[in-house]
Amino acid sequence: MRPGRGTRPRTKQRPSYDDATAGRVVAVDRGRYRVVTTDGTRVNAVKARELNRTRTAVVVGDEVSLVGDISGRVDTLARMVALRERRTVLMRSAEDGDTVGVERPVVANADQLAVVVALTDPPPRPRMIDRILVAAYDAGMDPLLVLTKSDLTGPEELLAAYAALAVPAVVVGGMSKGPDGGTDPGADGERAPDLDEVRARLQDRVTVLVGHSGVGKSTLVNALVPEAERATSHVNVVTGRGRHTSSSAVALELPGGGLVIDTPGVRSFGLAHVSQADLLQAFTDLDEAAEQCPRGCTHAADAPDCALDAWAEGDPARSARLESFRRLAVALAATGPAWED
Ligand SMILES: Nc1nc2c(ncn2[C@@H]2O[C@H](COP(=O)(O)OP(=O)(O)O)[C@@H](O)[C@H]2O)c(=O)[nH]1
Ligand SMILES: [Mg+2]
Ligand SMILES: [Zn+2]
Repeated sequence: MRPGRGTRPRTKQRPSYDDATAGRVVAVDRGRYRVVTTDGTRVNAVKARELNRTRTAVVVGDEVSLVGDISGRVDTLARMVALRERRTVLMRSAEDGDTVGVERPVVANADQLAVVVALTDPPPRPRMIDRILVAAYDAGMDPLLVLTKSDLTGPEELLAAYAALAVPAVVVGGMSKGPDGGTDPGADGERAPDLDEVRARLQDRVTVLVGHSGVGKSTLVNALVPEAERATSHVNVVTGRGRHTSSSAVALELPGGGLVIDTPGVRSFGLAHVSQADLLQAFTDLDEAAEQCPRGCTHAADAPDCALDAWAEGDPARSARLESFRRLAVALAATGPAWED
């Protein structure tokens, strides 16, 4: 686990414990937090009263300060007294119940978001991919496409749809889960999957994997992190209270350096907290051109006198980029379960 810059906790709250130990939250389960300290010790922790009072959600990837028993021995609990400022935060808005629009953090401090998409089974859902990309842009994370199950069908069509966005993509396949839930790299003399490219993309980065259930996130994590199997089949989290299926994310250290964060499958991705202006900001070239737009321009394909049309005219690369932006803007505006196409 890489320590944060400097050793003094930079907290939103006043640091009240000079002797606190820094660590990173790697799993959360019903009020219990699994924290890896800077020296690599795995510690179970609970929120101290002062942190509870702020009602701040602590999520996987958060950098925290611990006091109390940080030995990591069975049946010990440390207290989490402070939360360091986040560099990035992946947010999701609730989409149902009386919490519609209420945003909550999902993962903190990731710098790369990998949208994991199965080329088939389940079939790709372009609108969901677009919405997750919007969330990545909004959070200031570098997007990456990870296309799985290439042994079942080819990636060409999907790659073409994202070419204009210049989102890097890696293709993996030929992985399957053995009967014990472990990763079985190909049966009966099949070639072992080539993970070099995806490894290179994840190396030394903090990457959160997001995608529909069944696309192969956990299988990929198990292949990348050999020791992960016990901990990740169906995102099982080992806490002080034993092993549970967690509804939250889990962070695992990559053998070559870096962290990969597996998340439970998402069926929808609430973006109520993201505006079109937020999205446009991620497209710096378009954002600049849009300064010439009439007041209140929606920048949509049918917007009168949108300066983006003039900007793109006669330039295939710009046109493709504008089309991609508009497609993401449409995906962003889509609400409700309709996008679960
Ligand atoms: N054919 C094929 N199946 C895969 C591949 N990767 C994963 N699977 C299968 O897809 C199913 C879902 O995988 P899982 O990792 O649990 O998906 P998750 O819900 O995204 O974590 C399992 O039955 C895997 O064996 C692959 O590359 N090729
Ligand atoms: Mg999974
Ligand atoms: Zn415009």
